[in-house]
Amino acid sequence: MQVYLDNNATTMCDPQVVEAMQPFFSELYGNPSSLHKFGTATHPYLKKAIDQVYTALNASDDDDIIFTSCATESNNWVLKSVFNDLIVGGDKDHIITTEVEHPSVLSACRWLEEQGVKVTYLPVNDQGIVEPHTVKSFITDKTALVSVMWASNETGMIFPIKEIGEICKEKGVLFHSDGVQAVGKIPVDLQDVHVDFVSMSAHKFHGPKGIGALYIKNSQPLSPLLHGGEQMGHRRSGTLNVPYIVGMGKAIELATTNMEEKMASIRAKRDRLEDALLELSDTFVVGSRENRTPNTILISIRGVEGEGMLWDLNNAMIGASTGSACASEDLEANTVMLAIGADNELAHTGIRLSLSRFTTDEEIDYTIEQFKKAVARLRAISSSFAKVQPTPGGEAGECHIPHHMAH
Ligand code: C6P
Repeated sequence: MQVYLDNNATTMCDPQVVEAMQPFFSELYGNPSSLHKFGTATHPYLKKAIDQVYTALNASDDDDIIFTSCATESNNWVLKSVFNDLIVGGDKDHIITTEVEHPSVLSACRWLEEQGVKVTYLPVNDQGIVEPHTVKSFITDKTALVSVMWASNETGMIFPIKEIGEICKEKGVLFHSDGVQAVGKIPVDLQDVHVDFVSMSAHKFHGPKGIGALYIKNSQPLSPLLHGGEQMGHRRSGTLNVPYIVGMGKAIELATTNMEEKMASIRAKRDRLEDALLELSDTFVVGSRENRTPNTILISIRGVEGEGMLWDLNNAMIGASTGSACASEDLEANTVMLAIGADNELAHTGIRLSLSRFTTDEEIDYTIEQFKKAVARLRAISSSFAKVQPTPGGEAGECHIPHHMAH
């Protein structure tokens, strides 16, 4: 058996999505900007895809949803263009974000700091989320933008976006949310929540890689990141990627149709897996289940290095991760766990398991069995190692675990 439990890194493209995309590679391949029939033949399909995205997010006709290559591009676009428009071209000098954003936000913010922007990286609470009053307390009349993720890719924790949106509206500050891990996983209603910009990526909800979008409330001005042709009303130049736009439309429609039912089924499997893994001694899951995306578990196993665990799981054909896929090549501690207050040793033990609607009960059974086997093997190795190499200042495997992480 092989089990894929890294759906926060990327998902399998749904076969129905692949089928919907197929004609646009070698039959309906015209450039939508061309005036001849080859080009215009694509228009109804593009319109349908755009409608599917608007419907899924309950966006208003006054809003813009602009296709990009991925959420990394969408995040960079907002941060760099707000810098250009309100900081270089205005009297603001400050951006607020959190310590636990994806690297596509954090690295862009660090670059902005090099350009002289003041960036506040808000701390998170013991549940791994930022509290609305914390955001409020850091907003000044120089603040150009608040950027807070909708849900964490590492922990699955859902941030109080509605409350933060209200604060930003009241203070007259632009609000961006990285919605990558929320769109297609939990309801995202853009007429219910006040948010100026939302980034998303299709491959997180069983669409193709290489296509994302940026939602822009009320089609408000935001200088383009890519200059060039007239595509997307001059907002994002480059020939429209018709097959991928069609695929994103189909994928978001599939993900959000009967969403509650789909999510209840994923949640039931996730909870069963989590309950079984918590039977192991000294295991901890970050964040309350109720406020987490229904597919995600970030679990720590005292005395078991995350990388060792991944190795054993991989040998059993189970794909998991220690955290964000784009930070998986270093052996650093999990930065989100450090931000929550875990000590360095504990922050090396995090394993992220993320399910999808394609995860089966048999796969969960197999994962529970293999996970327990791996923990027993790795703990046996570390205890025999500890006999010859006592940890200075304490017993081997001993580490400080913040009480709030225990469940
Ligand atoms: N997170 C993960 O393993 P792209 O790569 O541009 O499609 O998406 C970037 C991105 C932005 N924001 C969040 C919250 C994300 O989770 C991701 C992608 C993957 O967690 C790969 S690093």
